[in-house]
Amino acid sequence: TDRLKGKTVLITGASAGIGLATAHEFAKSGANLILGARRVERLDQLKEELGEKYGIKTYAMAMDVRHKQAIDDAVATIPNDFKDVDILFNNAGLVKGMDHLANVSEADFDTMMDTNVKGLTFLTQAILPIMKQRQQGHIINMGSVAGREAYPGGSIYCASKFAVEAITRSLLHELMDTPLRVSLVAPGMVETEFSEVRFRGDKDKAAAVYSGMQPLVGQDIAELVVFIASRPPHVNIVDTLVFPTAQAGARSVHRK
Ligand code: 8X3
Repeated sequence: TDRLKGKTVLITGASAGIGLATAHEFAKSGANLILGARRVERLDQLKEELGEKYGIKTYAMAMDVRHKQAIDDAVATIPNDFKDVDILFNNAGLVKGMDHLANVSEADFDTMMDTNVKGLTFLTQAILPIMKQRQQGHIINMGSVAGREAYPGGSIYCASKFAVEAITRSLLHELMDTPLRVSLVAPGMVETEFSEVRFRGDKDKAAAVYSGMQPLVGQDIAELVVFIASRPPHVNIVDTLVFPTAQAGARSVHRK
C-alpha cells in the first residue's frame, strides 16, 4: 500500500530503540518525518541517512518532552512544509529503577511521570488542533504490558503506563465524532536501551533481563506501528498487546 506516501509523521524518542526502527519503517513507506529527541545531535546523521536512502523529507527537532514549554516551542518552530502532521507517534518513554514503592525517589518519580505521561499529554495537545483543523490525523501511543499488570519494583512505571492506557481510551471517546484515530501499542519485552536506562547504565543487569529467551526488537514493533498507521481511514486498530513468544505476562517468561 502507498497510503503513507507523502504523509507527515512525528516520532518522539526517534534517536534509539523502537523510535529509531519506526523512523526507518515509515521512511521506507514514503512518509516524511519529523524526528524528535532530547539530543538533536543524535538525529542529524539519521536525518541525512533516511532522506538519502528513501528520498523523503526529514526534519530533526530537539525536544525534551518533560517540559511543556519545550514542547510548545519545538512545535511552534516546525517548518511550514512539515506542519500538517498526519501521524503522531508518542513513543518517547523510559523507566528508572526497580525500587519498591517505599524507596522510590522523587527524582525518579518525576522523570517517569513527566516523560511518559506529561510529555505524551502536552505533545498531543500541541498537535491536536492541527489535526482537528484538517479533519485528519492518527495518534499512536506507546503503552506497555506494564499498563495492564503491576509488578514488584514497577509501581511508578506501571502507573505511568496505566495512565497512558486511560488517556488513550478517553481520547478515543472524545474523537469518536471526528475522522481522527487513536491507537495504543503495548509491547512486552523489547531489547533496546530500555533496561540499561532502568539500571542506570549497568549493562550486565540489563542483559540479564533478556537472558535465555529471545526478546522482541525495535523492528518488530516498528512494523506493527506502520501497519496500524497504514489501515484505510475507517479502520482503527485501538489496542495491541505484543509479546515475545516466550513471554505470557509482565513477569512470566520462559527461559532456556
Ligand atoms: C516494558 C515492559 O515488563 O519491563 O514496558 O515493564 S516491562
